[in-house]
Amino acid sequence: MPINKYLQLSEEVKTALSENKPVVALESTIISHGMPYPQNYETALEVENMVRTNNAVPATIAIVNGIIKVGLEKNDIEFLSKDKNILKASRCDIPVIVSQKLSAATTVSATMICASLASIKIFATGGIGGVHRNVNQTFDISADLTEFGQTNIAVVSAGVKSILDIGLTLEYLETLGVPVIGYKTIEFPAFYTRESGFKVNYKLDSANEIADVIKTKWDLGLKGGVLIANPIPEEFSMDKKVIDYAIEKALRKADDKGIKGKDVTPFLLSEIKNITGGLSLKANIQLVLNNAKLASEIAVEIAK
Ligand code: PSU
Ligand code: MN
Repeated sequence: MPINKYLQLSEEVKTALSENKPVVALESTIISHGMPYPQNYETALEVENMVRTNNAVPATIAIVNGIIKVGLEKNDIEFLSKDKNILKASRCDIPVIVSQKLSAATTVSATMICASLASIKIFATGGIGGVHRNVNQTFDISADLTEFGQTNIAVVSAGVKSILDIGLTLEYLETLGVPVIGYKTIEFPAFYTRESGFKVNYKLDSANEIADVIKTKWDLGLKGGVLIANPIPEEFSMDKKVIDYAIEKALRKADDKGIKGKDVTPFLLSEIKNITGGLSLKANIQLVLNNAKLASEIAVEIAK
């Protein structure tokens, strides 16, 4: 199979997949462009542990010297955490990064593609990209969304941040035919907070029922992803006023500095972290762990 030329599965992931054991894909943009060192490194390892504790095998994904790695070694994770020249790969970047033998962290869209090439069914992240607030001027819609319309993988996220237009993001997912399921909630969560003011169409209360939706979608030949919205645990959720203030301030600064394209999201994340004095980072770490747990539970059900 020509795919093998580009893809390298870790032994652990290869064995798990061949034995039809549960595997959870994890992205790496959150490591290289979403959190500072050393929290990014520590979190990446903790998230992998969380998956293992919940009876699944973690497959953190990145492109290292042109090789699409599914399942990383500790030294790869360290490299992605520390190196300042790691690129950020979405769908459009993959062919160049691979053929030029460059190294990149994978966004949600690229991770969905690479995980699906490896036949992984589920992926845990913090938050997905979406429709940006000033979309009518910028046309800035994350490639994560269009990926959901075409690649068969389920993604657990804590909703989307209000750096985005949450309402338009949900509209776009509906257009693309993506089921959005609230886990134990009818509210679509806003990453740092459990509420966004927007509803999901479906609330499901068990990993088993969610796994059933995922299987049914693909059994019916309906291609594309499923989004599982998992709110941040109450005890770690942020004060809405604090986070709204930080987001508004970060958005204004991005605008003043003329930040554009793929730099927008990493810039905003880093600004928000600085403005909240690290509070947002703490919340971010906890919600990723929480998502890894739920994704593992769903992976176990899918593998049954
Ligand atoms: N949103 C977050 N945290 C993140 C990202 C988005 O709350 O770390 C990252 C993800 O990797 C996502 C990417 O796929 O940013 C989206 O980038 P863009 O907006 O440039 O499409
Ligand atoms: Mn964008």
